[in-house]
Amino acid sequence: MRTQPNIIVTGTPGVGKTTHCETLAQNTGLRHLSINDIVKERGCHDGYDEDFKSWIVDEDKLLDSIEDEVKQGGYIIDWHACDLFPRSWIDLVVVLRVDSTLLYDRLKARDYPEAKLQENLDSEIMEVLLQEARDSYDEEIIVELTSNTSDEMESNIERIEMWIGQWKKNNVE
Ligand code: DAT
Repeated sequence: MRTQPNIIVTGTPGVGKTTHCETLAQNTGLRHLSINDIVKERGCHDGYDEDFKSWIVDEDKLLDSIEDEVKQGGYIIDWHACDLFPRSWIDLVVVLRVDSTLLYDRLKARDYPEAKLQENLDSEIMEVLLQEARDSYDEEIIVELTSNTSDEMESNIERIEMWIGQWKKNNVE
């Protein structure tokens, strides 16, 4: 039994996952688990895709590597996919969304190769990550939040903090 919840913050790259997770971790004491960093630091990959400028993730190795930590609870998992994590690990799935014009600017500022930029824009427009969440988890634990502005980010964070408080009331107290 977990005494702290596990939350996935997912969404297309550039949507604001890292920014949300860092603030949430600071405010709540839950730990920010950047899958990107873990893949790199713990070598959970089959090499680097030069064209796409991203690691080719070895999902089995990744899950083995984080299982003991995550099962204890209290993690905010930051990754642009959610279907790989066992349902039993996860208490809330936050899918962040952003307008495509804003996303274009954010990804352009990161110097993404054109093909990667276009694929991510298409993914956001086609709601790929939202659908992936819906295909992988119960509707009751999925929340879709927009991340266009700082004000929206603030209210998202407030809302997730309230949810964490409620989870603790329901499951621990
Ligand atoms: P991700 O981790 O999903 O790739 P990020 O947190 O690194 O995204 O954010 C990408 C950029 O966009 C970064 O410069 C911060 C900015 N940003 C993110 N969410 C925002 C929001 N709600 N309002 C304004 N800027 C935001």
